[in-house]
Amino acid sequence: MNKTLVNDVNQNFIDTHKTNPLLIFSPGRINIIGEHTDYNDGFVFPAAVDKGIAAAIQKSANGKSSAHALDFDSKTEFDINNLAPLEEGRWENYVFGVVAEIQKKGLKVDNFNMMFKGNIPAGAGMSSSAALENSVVFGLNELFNLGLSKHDMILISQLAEHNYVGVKCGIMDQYASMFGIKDNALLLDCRTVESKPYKIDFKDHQLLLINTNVKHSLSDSAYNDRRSACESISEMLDITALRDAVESDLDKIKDKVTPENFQKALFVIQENERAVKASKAIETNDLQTLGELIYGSHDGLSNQYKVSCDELDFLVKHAKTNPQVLGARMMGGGFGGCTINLVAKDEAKNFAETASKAYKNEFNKDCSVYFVELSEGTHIVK
Ligand code: GAF
Repeated sequence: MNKTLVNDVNQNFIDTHKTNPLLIFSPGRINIIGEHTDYNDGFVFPAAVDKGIAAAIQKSANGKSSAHALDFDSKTEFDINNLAPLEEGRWENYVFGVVAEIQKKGLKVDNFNMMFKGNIPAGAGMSSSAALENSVVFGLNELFNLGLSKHDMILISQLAEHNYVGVKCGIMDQYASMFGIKDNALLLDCRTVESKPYKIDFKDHQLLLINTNVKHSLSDSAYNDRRSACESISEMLDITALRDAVESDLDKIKDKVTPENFQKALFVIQENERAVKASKAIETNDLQTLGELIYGSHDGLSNQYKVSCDELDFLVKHAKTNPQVLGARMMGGGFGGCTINLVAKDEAKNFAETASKAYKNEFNKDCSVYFVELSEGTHIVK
């Protein structure tokens, strides 16, 4: 959690609304491995981090509701009983969507004011959107005694994303942001929505993120297309989700699907296996194997699932030239955002510098390096 960020939001709220707000910190996440497996009922391995969204929220006494995104100095007043989604890409949809999904459950939300500010750039693939959704649902649950469990809350956040933002996401991001545990990653079974924590201490190695600072357009529609391809293949195989398939099952549908979609299904099955293998490698501190699985994940995401881009591929290729980097891959939905790297602690600074230089040289733009700590999930800040 970042105290300065929270203090800043608190002070802004008091200055504007002349009352003390409830303060919430809702983290973003990393994902060690298990990409595009969540909406296939599979395994993922995320962790909440010390970067995220600080939100201030309080009941409103003037019969109006408002939300203010301090990062973009953008403010909106709205009628809580008339919340239609705005056009794609608007930040308001995350807030409106959560309120609307709470109401759909028959729960009553009164007028409120909220302000928020974050320290993860949108598009970094670190789930600033889930962090924002979770901060809203968590705050409203407290303010209006809605009686929602954390599981209820993440499902509401996910529905807000489906119905108001337009991304048919899985549950990984909302789960990791809500349930994060300090110094732990969570092996999450996305079918049961239960996780097992793994204490992460790689001794003389660490995780390091490099943000390409790009987000290519069409990423949302490409995401939804892949989800529906997976669902239609599951239907053909007569299974609930690709989590239930093994590689040889795909022989049955080889002639019925395009070679591209065949590869996508194969990727999901293999990535799911990699996530489980990675948890075993972490248990035995077998970092060589973990690194190989991470490189394998990138290969599949780039060549089979086709959700990478030149910038991400370049950073992973560069990582491979450094023997002190055990694994590197794109993280999150893809088409931009960060790579996650497993690197020797002694080498981290040098690797970050050489990768940054090489990136600048290749693309004539800057990447950003993040050292993150694994942190607790969405919580009230006292
Ligand atoms: C995005 C989605 F929101 C997640 O649900 C997940 O599918 C991820 O992409 C890919 O693993 O972050």
